[in-house]
Amino acid sequence: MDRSKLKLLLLTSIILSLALTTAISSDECDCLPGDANGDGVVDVADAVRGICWLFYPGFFCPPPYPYPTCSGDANGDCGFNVGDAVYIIGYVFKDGDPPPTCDQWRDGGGAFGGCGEIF
Ligand SMILES: [Ca+2]
Ligand SMILES: [Ca+2]
Repeated sequence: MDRSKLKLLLLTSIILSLALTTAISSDECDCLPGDANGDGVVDVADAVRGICWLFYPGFFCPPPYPYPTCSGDANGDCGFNVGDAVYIIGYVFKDGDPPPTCDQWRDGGGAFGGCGEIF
């Protein structure tokens, strides 16, 4: 391998390791509580996905994405169960309270106590 290729390889590895370190250490809160299907919106499809996973977990009913608990936890009680689907239905059809923001879910705020690390 000649010197220029070696330099390019070294530079590429440095850039990749910096990018990876930045991504891992980022404090950005990127979970949308209640968005069980990970499409960026909390709607009835998330309630359906949650119910599907709770009762028929498997290939056709995968867990909330990308975070199995935070992404499914619409009511901010740090767990994922049927109550979250009910909460979403109330939010969508009955003008109920919205799910917590990511920061509220993680750190607490408003009516939410905070669940700590996103999982
Ligand atoms: Ca969604
Ligand atoms: Ca919940």
